[in-house]
Amino acid sequence: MSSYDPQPEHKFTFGLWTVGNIGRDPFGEPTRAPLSPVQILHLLAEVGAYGVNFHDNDLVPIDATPAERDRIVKEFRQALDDTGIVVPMATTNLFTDPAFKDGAFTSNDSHVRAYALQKTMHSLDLGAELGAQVYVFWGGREGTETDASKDPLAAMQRFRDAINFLCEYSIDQGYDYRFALEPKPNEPRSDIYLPTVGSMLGFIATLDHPDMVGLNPEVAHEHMGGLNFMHAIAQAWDAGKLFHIDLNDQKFGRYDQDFRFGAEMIKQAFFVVKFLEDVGYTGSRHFDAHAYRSANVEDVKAFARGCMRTYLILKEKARRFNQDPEIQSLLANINADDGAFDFLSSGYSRANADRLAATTFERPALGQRDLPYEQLDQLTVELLLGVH
Ligand code: GCO
Ligand code: MN
Ligand code: MN
Repeated sequence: MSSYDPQPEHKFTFGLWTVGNIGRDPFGEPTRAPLSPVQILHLLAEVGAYGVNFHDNDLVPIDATPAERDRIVKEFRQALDDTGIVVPMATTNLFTDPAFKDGAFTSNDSHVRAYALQKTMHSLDLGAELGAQVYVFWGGREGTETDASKDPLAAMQRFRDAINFLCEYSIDQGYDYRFALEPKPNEPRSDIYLPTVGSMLGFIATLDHPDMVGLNPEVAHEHMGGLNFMHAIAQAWDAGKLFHIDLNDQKFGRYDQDFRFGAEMIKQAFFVVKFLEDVGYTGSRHFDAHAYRSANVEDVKAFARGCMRTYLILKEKARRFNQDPEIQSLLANINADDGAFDFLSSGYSRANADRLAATTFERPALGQRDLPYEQLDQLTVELLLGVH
């Protein structure tokens, strides 16, 4: 067994909708036959995944009767037992049905908003029944094409009311959920509210149960906004809000690509993995991606294996980075400190302010400090390319 084989402790998960993607796009019909949820579980077990996540309607069709629902859940639970796959996360589809054409929680129509709440209550029940502990909210249609259509303050208040209501519902039912909000700047709407990790963090502070609510950042979503994903998850982590993560890849400035993790921006992927491993993130590593439309089912397995393998290779690279004598000695020089300003670590005091005010700085010398970042980056690149 190579050290790049996935193990349960790596917490690699996939959505039913990811490996189950049938290769439809806005210009073309499906290229792959649909797999049933049970078939997907067996595929995931075959490639070595730990967990599966789903939208309510990935598992139970939107028009299923209660009896059909129960039969489907029973079969799925049996397949979970047979394969050893677990369900760490669940979510609601609030975007496919035409009812949600103008959003769900932020729709201008109070009937749609109420239906979205009811649908999410049922979906919370379904997720809890199958063991999910993280519940993701991706507001894919919570936005506009024209700002003539919707008041952003009303939309924000509606979204807040919905999350507050559902927090109370979860508590009232005795569920163990943590809610993870997933920002995305656009697609399928022209503009989606709360577009970035930073905006979601600001929003969470306005909720009734901010402790219960965190983030599900996605690589592609921050990249669509031209942002640095590692910086985004660092901010979420710093706030104690990195509840879940969607790993994939994406060129800047393109359509929503959902590529295999590490397929495009390998250096960025490396720093994401390094960050997660360095801080000791223990949540799911969820791959919210899908295979190229050209892939057949064997290639879909290659896609899934590739996501996990690339993560583990980058994890090994991160370990080497942290132990590499040349890299570490450069970092030690870069961060060398004579301790002259240690007194500032106690923060503000009148005495500290007076002492600082009385200090004379050699400003030209400050600008002369050596910063061999070219050497450091080249070593990083060579390490990633396998020649260092
Ligand atoms: C997207 C989103 C979704 C969500 C999913 C889970 O761009 O379509 O990333 O895949 O992650 O709905 O909530
Ligand atoms: Mn996405
Ligand atoms: Mn996602």
